[in-house]
Amino acid sequence: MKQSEHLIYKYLRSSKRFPHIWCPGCGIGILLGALIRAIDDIGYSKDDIVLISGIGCSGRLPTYVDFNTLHTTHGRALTFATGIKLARPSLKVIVVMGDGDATAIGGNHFIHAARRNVDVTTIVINNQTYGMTGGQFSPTTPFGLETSSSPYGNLEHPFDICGLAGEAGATFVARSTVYHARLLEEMIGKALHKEGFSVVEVISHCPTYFGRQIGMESPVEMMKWQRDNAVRVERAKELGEEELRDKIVIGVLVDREASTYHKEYERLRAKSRLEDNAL
Ligand SMILES: Cc1ncc(C[n+]2csc(CCOP(=O)(O)OP(=O)(O)O)c2C)c(N)n1
Ligand code: SF4
Repeated sequence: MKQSEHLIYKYLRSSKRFPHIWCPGCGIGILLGALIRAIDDIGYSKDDIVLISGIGCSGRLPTYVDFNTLHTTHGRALTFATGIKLARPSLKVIVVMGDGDATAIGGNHFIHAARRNVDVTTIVINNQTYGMTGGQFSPTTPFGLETSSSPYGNLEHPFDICGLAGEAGATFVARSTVYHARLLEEMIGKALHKEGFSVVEVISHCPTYFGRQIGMESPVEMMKWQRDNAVRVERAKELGEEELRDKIVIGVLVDREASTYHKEYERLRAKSRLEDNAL
């Protein structure tokens, strides 16, 4: 049996869930493959993993895999993840969200989970649009773009998701595109190894909505755009601001140490128990 076939049987809930809902050529399936390979490579048991999502095309991902999974409400995946990590610290908690899910309705949860350094690996699939609801602009849609909710052009400037995560306190931040599938797998592996709030931003393509809006209907064309506009972080350090304009910097952007929320919480609980006993 080929390795890919072996992973399909091992990790996918193939019996009832397929065919999946994603459009032909959508980038989310490439991320799913990279995530499964990274998990398999580390050798976690399926029962040790909790995979959580909110709502959106990206939010459907956990329904297809045979881990402990939770499909929650829009923008709230990190609140469920925080609760699970505090209640069962031994579990490996992974969250997958779209750019809207993570930085619009869930933006507050995203920055505070980073600030608290909750030990969760968060994967943000950035397709620069609200895919599931029909191509409305999101916090990562380019300025000026005509979308279904900005017919005269988007008035807002896009977030840099990695910059936001790093500034808010995430201890590991990385970016890849789905074109760079092997790098993506490597970045997810590193994020999973990290204790603390780790974020991997995945630049993905939504040919159905975003592709049409920017005049690129073919997924191949969109992936070539990812290939041609990506710059490795090591190379980016040698380039100026102008040369990096509109480029996608890929690789590890932040890697630092800080104490995690669940360990601080355990310490606090132990201290309060000691003080109660002394009364
Ligand atoms: C509370 C709430 N508000 C709005 C919606 C409608 N809604 C569903 S998915 C979505 C946006 C999806 O965009 P994104 O998170 O970027 O994910 P994608 O579909 O692009 O993967 C919205 C606004 C909802 N389900 N719940
Ligand atoms: S609408 Fe876009 S993001 Fe959603 S499944 Fe289709 S191509 Fe993928």
